Amino acid sequence: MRGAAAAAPRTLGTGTPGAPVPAPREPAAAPRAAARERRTAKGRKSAQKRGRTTARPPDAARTPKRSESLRGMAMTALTIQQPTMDDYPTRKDQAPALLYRKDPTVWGEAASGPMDAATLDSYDAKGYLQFESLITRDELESFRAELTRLSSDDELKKDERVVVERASDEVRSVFEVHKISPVFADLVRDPRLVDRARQILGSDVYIHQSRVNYKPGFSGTDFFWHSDFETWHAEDGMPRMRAVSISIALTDNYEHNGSLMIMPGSHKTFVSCVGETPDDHYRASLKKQEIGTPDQSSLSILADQHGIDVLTGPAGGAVMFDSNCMHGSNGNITPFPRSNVFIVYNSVENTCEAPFAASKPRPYFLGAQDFTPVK
Ligand SMILES: O=C(O)CCC(=O)C(=O)O
Ligand SMILES: [Fe+2]
Repeated sequence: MRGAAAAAPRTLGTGTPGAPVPAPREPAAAPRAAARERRTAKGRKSAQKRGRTTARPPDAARTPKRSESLRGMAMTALTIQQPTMDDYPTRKDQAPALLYRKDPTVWGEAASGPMDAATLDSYDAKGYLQFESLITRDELESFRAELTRLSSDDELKKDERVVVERASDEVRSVFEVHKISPVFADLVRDPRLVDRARQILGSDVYIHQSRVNYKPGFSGTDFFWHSDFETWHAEDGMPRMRAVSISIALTDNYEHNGSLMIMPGSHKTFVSCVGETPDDHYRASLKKQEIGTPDQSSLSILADQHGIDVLTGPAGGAVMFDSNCMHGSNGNITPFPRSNVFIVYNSVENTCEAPFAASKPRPYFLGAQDFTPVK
């Protein structure tokens, strides 16, 4: 597959050239301060409504009681101890926002190979690369046999790493598939994948997550638009945009059987989403994600600006895409399954910490807590 020609994606509507598009903005310097200010303003307004011009006498006119001055000191200490600003705030505010990406997309060099400068430039601009053929025919046959074996294993269906479709008992996803299956264990260590991931991320890498998405014929349901990084940041504590996914097609991916769609260039904008993360959110979101998906106007702005590429291609082909690409896929009512294996590599310099917007991290099979580099 080395040097394989990139398959041309189809673009659905590239927007009106030159149409004004709101630019992303910097994250609010201190969202909490802004919220405090809004609350104070609200307090002032309601005091005015009640017929008072000020909520309480100006501070200068009062001598604080001892308890009040101690409270003041505690507040100061609290302010100083606040964590440093989150560059990618999400699920914290009342309104969505489009924010600038603060990280490079390509962290490594062309000189280290295997991809040349033009290929890296294209990845930098679009946020993804497509390979017409990444694995051999024999490998493809063995991966497909493994897919069938996994999805027909009734014992495995009881495993929490296996997610079934919401309206049928068919397997939707198998997570941590590289631990469940020896066949996929070999694949995730393969230099064809790992060398590329290392080059993009400019460091050693470890596996943050692996999964097969089956998208069965007739009943495979959609994946609504999202950025993977948004979830990994909010729920897994991934600090920076320094992860890459590689998806290998194990069946043909057509326009009509639910192929991956990406808004090319969208990875440079972070969409801050609305809605708090419920406890154990992953149980619902793996069947149908709602929290952590962008609002319709942010999606319309991005789609007008970037268009939508449909990443079709024959079985055995692959897509490498940045953690912050805006992507999703339609349901599959055709008889032809669309099954792809996804491996997510993260930089060993970007290991996960406490979640940025959830009460606790998701289980290890969704966000690895073992950061051992792939060798
Ligand atoms: O399988 C697909 O079409 C998309 C899946 C996806 O985006 C995800 O699992 O995060
Ligand atoms: Fe995704």
